Amino acid sequence: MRIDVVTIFPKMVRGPLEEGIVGRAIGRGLLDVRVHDLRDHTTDRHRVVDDVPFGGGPGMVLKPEPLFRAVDAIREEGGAPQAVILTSPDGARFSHEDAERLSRLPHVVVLCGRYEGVDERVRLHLATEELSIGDYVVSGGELPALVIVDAVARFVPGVVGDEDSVARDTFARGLLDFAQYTRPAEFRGMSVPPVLLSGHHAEIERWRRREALRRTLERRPDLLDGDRLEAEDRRLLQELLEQGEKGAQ
Ligand code: JEW
Repeated sequence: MRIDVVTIFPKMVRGPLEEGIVGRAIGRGLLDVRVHDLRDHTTDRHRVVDDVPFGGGPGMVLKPEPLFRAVDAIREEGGAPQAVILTSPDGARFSHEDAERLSRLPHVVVLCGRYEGVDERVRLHLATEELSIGDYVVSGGELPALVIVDAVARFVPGVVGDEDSVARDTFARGLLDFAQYTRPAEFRGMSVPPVLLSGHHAEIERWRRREALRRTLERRPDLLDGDRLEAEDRRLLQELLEQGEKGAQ
């Protein structure tokens, strides 16, 4: 899969892409990520990418020409992308499903906004979709672009070493994770739940499922709405709810 990222801060984007799972995927040729400096696509001596808003008001707006020219250059070199994503606080909330869908496309472009935003003609005639990473303010589109690239890359076959773990993550998405422990079994008076040391795999599995349900009930009850639970989970959840009524925890 090829991903082109267009930004005024190429170093901010390149650095994180060199590390970890994404860095390894690029090194192994599973992923081709190219980061473009928007200023390389300006035509004036001062490489200006922004301008004041028509109609007045505070802040600056990203000019349309450099963004259109950057995507033209990408098309000339790498062919037509199947998606041109504009990161934007006004976009649809980026989801697990978006990540999976985008990972099936051979070529995606991500445009990083900055300042107060981008000229509306970019949204209307260049971007094919507009995505936000959530309801909080960040300073520009670079971190959102990195979040999108990372989440998409994980769905590209071979990127995550253990394909089973990708399937498991997808499957278990309805619930939060159970608690994890590693050695030592006792640390500063804090011990590991004995069941995990018991070697009794069926009991460990039941404990973990129960823990996942308990944590989800406590922290993200919204995830338990709807009818996605299996019979065994419903029974465990019912038990947890009854315990809760008796005032445990
Ligand atoms: C995102 C691109 C470009 C935020 C999230 N936040 C914010 C915000 C900005 C400018 C005007 C109004 C609100 C900052 N900003 C961006 C923010 C994407 C830009 C400028 C963004 N996802 N994507 N949560």
